[in-house]
Amino acid sequence: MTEINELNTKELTTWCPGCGNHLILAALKKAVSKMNLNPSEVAVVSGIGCSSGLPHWIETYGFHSIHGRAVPVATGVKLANHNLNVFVVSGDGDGYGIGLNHLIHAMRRNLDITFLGHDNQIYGLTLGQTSPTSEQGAKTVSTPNGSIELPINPIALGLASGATFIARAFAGNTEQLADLIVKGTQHEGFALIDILQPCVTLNKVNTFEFFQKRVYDLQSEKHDTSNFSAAFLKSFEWNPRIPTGIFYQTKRDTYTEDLPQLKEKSLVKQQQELKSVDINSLLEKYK
Ligand SMILES: Cc1ncc(C[n+]2csc(CCOP(=O)(O)OP(=O)(O)O)c2C)c(N)n1
Ligand SMILES: [Mg+2]
Repeated sequence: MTEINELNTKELTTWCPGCGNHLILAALKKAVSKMNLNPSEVAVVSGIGCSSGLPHWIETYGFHSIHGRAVPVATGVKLANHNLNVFVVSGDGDGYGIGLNHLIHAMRRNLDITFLGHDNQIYGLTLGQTSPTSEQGAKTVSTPNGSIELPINPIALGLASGATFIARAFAGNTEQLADLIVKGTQHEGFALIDILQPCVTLNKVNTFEFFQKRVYDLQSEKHDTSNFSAAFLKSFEWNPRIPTGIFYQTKRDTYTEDLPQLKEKSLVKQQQELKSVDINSLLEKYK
């Protein structure tokens, strides 16, 4: 079994004490260890934000990319070597705002990756602006009189866009989160895991206590994860009870499965063989 401490890096995180991101990192390490994945079989790709610093603090392959572009980079990684377990780490601003179009297209393609949406309902790194998942009425530095916009609903969006594994977790319940990460990784297809992640410094409404009072586990109630309509209805439940767990799971061909170029072996393996092919005569032709 991969030991959790093998996944520790020497660097200290830059997150605030008490931030939900510490728990998500711990759950991810736990999940990788539970699945007994060698660190070289895992790639963690992030965008920009407090949450997106995460690849620095897990000893796997990592790519800290640019704002909103974690999904395209992860797509490239997965297409180059589809044997890797690819995780995207993205904040609510990064993934559900500036990078939202990429997320939607990856979901409709059923790209076989696991998306961890660190959803603190605020722009953390830039010190507290309203984000796409901030609640209507949220008072922040950018909406001092309260946000007038409806928030994005990541679960309903995932369902509408064709993701094949859709779940919500609460950072305060690391056991459940680690279990969902394992299930999402083992699922063949796009796994969207929206993670309620309290920002203890900038979001004084959606706190650990706020979620602790409201969250419940769909799997402890009679929720049928194969029922799309039931999942859609559940995705709109928020107050006073917030559902967590798997909303919906289904089977559909993945993007890499359907690409004939990748049927035999991964592109990196093909690339190694190509090294011995002389392309000079081909280049001559186009001179
Ligand atoms: C193209 C571009 N636009 C804006 C920014 C400024 N910026 C950096 S992080 C961020 C939002 C971070 O919020 P979120 O994705 O929710 O992550 P969190 O910090 O909350 O984890 C913004 C707007 C940027 N770095 N690049
Ligand atoms: Mg955020």
